[in-house]
Amino acid sequence: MTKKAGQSIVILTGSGISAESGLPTFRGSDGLWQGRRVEEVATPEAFEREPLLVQQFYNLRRAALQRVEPNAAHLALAALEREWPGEYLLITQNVDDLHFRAGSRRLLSIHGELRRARCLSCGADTPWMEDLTPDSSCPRCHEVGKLRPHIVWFGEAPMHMDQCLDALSQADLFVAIGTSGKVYPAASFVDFVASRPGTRRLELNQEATGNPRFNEVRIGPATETVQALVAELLA
Ligand code: BV8
Repeated sequence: MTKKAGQSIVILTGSGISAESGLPTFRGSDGLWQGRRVEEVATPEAFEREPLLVQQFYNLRRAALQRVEPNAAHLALAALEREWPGEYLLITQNVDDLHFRAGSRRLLSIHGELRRARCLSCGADTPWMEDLTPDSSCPRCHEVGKLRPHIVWFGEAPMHMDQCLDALSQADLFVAIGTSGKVYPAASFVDFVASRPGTRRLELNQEATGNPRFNEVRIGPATETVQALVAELLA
């Protein structure tokens, strides 16, 4: 597929696209944080049981964002969004802000964002850069100690699913970048696209997931494979 108007592209990214910016992936660090499985920390039950530990998990990751930059893969996707003549949507599982800082705007963060907080009292989610503590007050309703990370935990419904499924139902090209395809429902997006004949499903990964629904796999670091793909598409 080269630069043809009318062709629709949907991209799905996972933590592998941010690895070369210095942010650890989930399973690369064998999915542990301080000896705990991420799946156990990133849950509403964990927040209920040990709020300070869960806040700390996100405070450390939010603070780390100030020390990292978008990499060439993030920047190449932002260029593709600007130059592509057809429909384009970037869906990310990542909660870092690197796609946004690279310039991506047609972007859906389906698992939430580290740099936003959600108020359990008024429900508003607002930009939040520093640590969340029991003394933090909601910028909207000013309630104290009612803020949680604006993150989708395991067992919670991902965000923007209607928009995702609508875009996936019209995609001619679906590209999964830097994701192990272990977390649902994002892992099933490729199946959804594959259910329509004639679609192209491309996996860019450091190591292949072996998912047969992809009809093309390119192995390598995202900074290389994404730049090469974008150059091909915009040729
Ligand atoms: C839902 C925010 C229903 C948190 C995240 C059994 C029990 C309970 C639940 C389930 C279950 N079975 C299935 C489920 C559902 C569950 C799930 O899928 N669990 C998994 C573990 C089996 N899913 C959910 O709970 C979802 N919600 O189902 O809700 C519902 C519906 C309606 C109403 C109510 C409820 C919610 C899932 C979202 C969880 N939150 N993130 C946080 O970040 O702290 S998920 C989190 O983990 C990330 O966001 C990301 O999505 C995922 C990690 O995956 P990847 O991004 O793929 O990262 P990973 O490390 O795995 O892979 C990195 C890849 O990059 C590798 O392939 C590697 O090779 C590659 N790579 C590395 N370096 C590079 C590279 N590639 C290229 N270049 C490089 N340099």
